[in-house]
Amino acid sequence: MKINFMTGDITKVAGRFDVIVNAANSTLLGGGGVDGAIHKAAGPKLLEECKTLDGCETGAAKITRAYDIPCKGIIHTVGPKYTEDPVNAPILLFLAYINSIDVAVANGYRKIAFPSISTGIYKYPVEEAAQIAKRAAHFMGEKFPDLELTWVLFSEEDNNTYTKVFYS
Ligand code: AR6
Repeated sequence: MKINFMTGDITKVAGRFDVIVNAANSTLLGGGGVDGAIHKAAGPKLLEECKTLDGCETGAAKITRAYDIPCKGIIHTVGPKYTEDPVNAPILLFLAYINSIDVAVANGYRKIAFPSISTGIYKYPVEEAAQIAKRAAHFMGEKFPDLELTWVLFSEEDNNTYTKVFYS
């Protein structure tokens, strides 16, 4: 398994990956943050397809086409709202990563780009979220050794935190 980190806008580098992961909400009907950026870049047909999916539970993942974003698909997952239930947040974030990877692999995709799920509007502390991401990456890497996972972090600071957590 390969794991990489970079700083940037996930919609701008999507062409380097098979799929990008969206940190969505349970309606799957769009929102702010990375979700807003992905819908804007993909164009209105993405929302039309999302409307057919009947939402998504926290920790689950669903795939759509990528439309105007130059990758093969978009995996929409829903991370936990940290302050709503900090006790169950770690397992729900772990499931969001696991299920996103599972859906990607089930569709034949191995090169996956993630944002920092739940650490924006959903307020998950970045270092703790990176610990969960690391555990999920290693867990899935055991099952699928040919995975190539890249975290596209929106700030240099988040990139430093993820890099430190993964390599410590
Ligand atoms: N590329 C990469 N990362 C980004 C981008 C981008 N273009 N834009 C923001 N980020 P958030 P959440 C970072 O809030 O916490 C939406 O309204 C951002 O800086 O996007 O899971 C959904 O509809 C942060 O580090 O997702 C939900 O309602 C990370 O992406 C809710 O927000 C995640 O922040 C989900 O909240």
